Order: sequence, then C-alpha cells, then structure tokens
Amino acid sequence: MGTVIAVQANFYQVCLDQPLMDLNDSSISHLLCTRRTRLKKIGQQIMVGDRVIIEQPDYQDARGAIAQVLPRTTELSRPPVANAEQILLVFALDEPPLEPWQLSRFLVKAESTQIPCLLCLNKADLLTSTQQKTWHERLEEWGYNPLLISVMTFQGLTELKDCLKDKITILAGPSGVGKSSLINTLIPAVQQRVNSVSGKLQKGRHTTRHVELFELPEGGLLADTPGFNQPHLDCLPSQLIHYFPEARQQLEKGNCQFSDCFHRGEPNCIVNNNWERYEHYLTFLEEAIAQQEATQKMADQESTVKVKMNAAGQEYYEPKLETKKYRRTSRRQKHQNLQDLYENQSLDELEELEDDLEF
Ligand SMILES: Nc1nc2c(ncn2[C@@H]2O[C@H](COP(=O)(O)OP(=O)(O)O)[C@@H](O)[C@H]2O)c(=O)[nH]1
Ligand SMILES: [Mg+2]
Ligand SMILES: [Zn+2]
Repeated sequence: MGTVIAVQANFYQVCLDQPLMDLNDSSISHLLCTRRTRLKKIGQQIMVGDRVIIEQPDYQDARGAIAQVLPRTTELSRPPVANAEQILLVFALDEPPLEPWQLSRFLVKAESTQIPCLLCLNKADLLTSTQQKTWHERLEEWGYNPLLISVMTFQGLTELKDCLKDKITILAGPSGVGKSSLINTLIPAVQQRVNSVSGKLQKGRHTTRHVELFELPEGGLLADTPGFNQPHLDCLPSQLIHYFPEARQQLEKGNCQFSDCFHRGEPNCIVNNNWERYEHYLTFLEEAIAQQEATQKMADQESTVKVKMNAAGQEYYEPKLETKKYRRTSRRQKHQNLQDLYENQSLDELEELEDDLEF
C-alpha cells in the first residue's frame, strides 16, 4: 500500500507506507509503477495523492503494478490531485504588494473547491508589526485567520509546519510570493530531487499535466502547483456567495425573499452591502454570469454528431470519432530498463509505450 506522489504519462511514482527490504538489505521506500490492464480497461484514472495497492512488487528494480485505487476523499481536476485535505494559499505582504482583488480571487477559487483553505502571508519581515496587525485585522473581517510568516526570518514557520503535518496540502499562490523558497525551507532535500530529474521529463515539469507531491520531513505531502497568476473563476453564479465566508455568515441567519436571489439589493435580501468585499462579489458575479452564458452557447453549438450523405442521397447523423495514432514499439524498447524509459522518453512516447508493456 502506498500513495502516488508523481505521475508522468502512465507511470506512477509510489511512496510506500512501509519501506521494503531488498536482497541487499537496503530499504526501498518508492516504487515506479504501471497500472494493471484491468484498471486501464475500466478507465480508472490515477492521480497524485491516490492511495493504491501494489501487486507483484519487484524490489530489485524498485517497480510494481498498481492493482487497485482506493476511493478518494477529495478530488481536484486542476491541478489533478486526489485526497487533498487543505489548500495552503500563499501571498506576500509586500514585494509584490498585497493586492486585495487578486487575493480575493484566489480565495474564492480555493473556497469553490470545498477543500479547507489556510491563508499564509509571507515576507512579514518587510512590514512593521503595526502594519502586520492591520492586515491581520482586515483579513479577519473577510472571515480568515491568516498566518503571517517570513521564510527569511523563520517567523511563523513552526506554526505552519504543525498545520501541514501528516496532511496532503496543495500549495497555491501567485508567482514571486516565496512558494519555492518556502518549499526549500520546509524540505531541504527537494532541491536535490529537482536536480536529479533528467532528460526530456524536465520539459513537462511545469505543465498542468505534471503535479508532484513533495514529502515533508515531519510527515505529510505538499503539492506544488506551478504557474497560475489569475485563477479563472468558473463557479455557478448562484454558488458564488457561499465562497465569501463573511457573506456565508449572513446567509446562515435566515432566507432571502427570493430563492434565486443574487444578493445585489433585491427586496428582503438577507445579505447586506456592509462588507469590504461586497464590490468583489458584485464584480465576480458579473463574471460568473457571463461565463455561464458563454458555456450555454458552446453547449448548443457543440454537437457530437456530423451530418453525412448516404448512397441514396439521404442525410444521416454519424458520430464524430477521434482517431488515435499507434506506433509500433521495438522489442529493444520493450525490454529497456523501465527507469531509463521513464527518464528518456517524451510524454507521448511514454503513453504509447504503456500499451506494449506487460507486467
Ligand atoms: N523579504 C523576503 N523575501 C522573500 C521571502 N521569501 C521569499 N523571498 C524572496 O521573494 C522572491 C521570490 O521567491 P520565490 O520563492 O521564487 O517565489 P515563488 O515565485 O512564489 O516561488 C525571491 O527573491 C525570494 O528571495 C521572505 O520571507 N522575505
Ligand atoms: Mg516558484
Ligand atoms: Zn439575497
């Protein structure tokens, strides 16, 4: 039994719950796995964070086959992570200056996943304690209890470590706020591991297809989510209000007169306009409504069939098929060491190779 910590095409790096001893008595904590054909046939997707059962582990080569994926407690598609227990949202108090609209957008995005969000404000060393207190109070009004930290002076890091212990956490936030610095401080070994990845896989490291879980020394896993600056809000307009804790609080006190109330001044609306982020809500609501309308339009246009003409000149519908290219894999490739393949093939090549590999 183990947890998938990296996925590259159809290869899975699994961290074992209990390290194994190989023939030379050295301990094996990770296995490189493929998935059983049965799982592939039923279309079982495997994500980082998945708890898996491994069959026929080959300790000599540190590889195995995933036979079963346990049910997930949570599931995110972007980034693709299973069983995440919290989101660690990191912003900087300065350099770059803390921008309320951007922070709000990230918070709403985090809330929309339903996964609890821990807000962390880094670079506290750049602010006076009075300025820090002002931000803390302001964000309390938003319904959050932010942890003010400094990777540079180690302020708040012990407290943060406690929050991360034994949990799967997704790290998010704009670039430049100190996420990489934080990872390197929390996990000194990471730098080595990043450097040890070789070959073409390097290219995939910062795409959305590649998510890796870093192992925290005190237990727990941290998912790095590279490269998104302005998260796209794709929530339903009717749900948006629930992603503002300070408004959620008001909604708990009763009901609006209209069940489809958008809470923007309708008669007998239970949500007042007396909160700082009310204008954020109104702007994001417009966005969500526009988004919903665009999605509706797309659904109308997008058809899964195309019109064809038969021999008799009659029109008929034919389902659109996607064609998949298959390339033959040489025997030499098949018997190459799996680790070599993993490190030296392109993603597409890896995906095709999996079809030919048998365990
Ligand atoms: N003053 C200060 N600078 C920091 C702190 N943490 C990170 N930085 C700096 O912020 C910059 C961006 O950091 P980086 O980790 O690359 O941010 P990322 O883009 O979120 O991964 C670097 O120059 C860091 O040295 C901090 O606690 N205080
Ligand atoms: Mg970074
Ligand atoms: Zn209302």
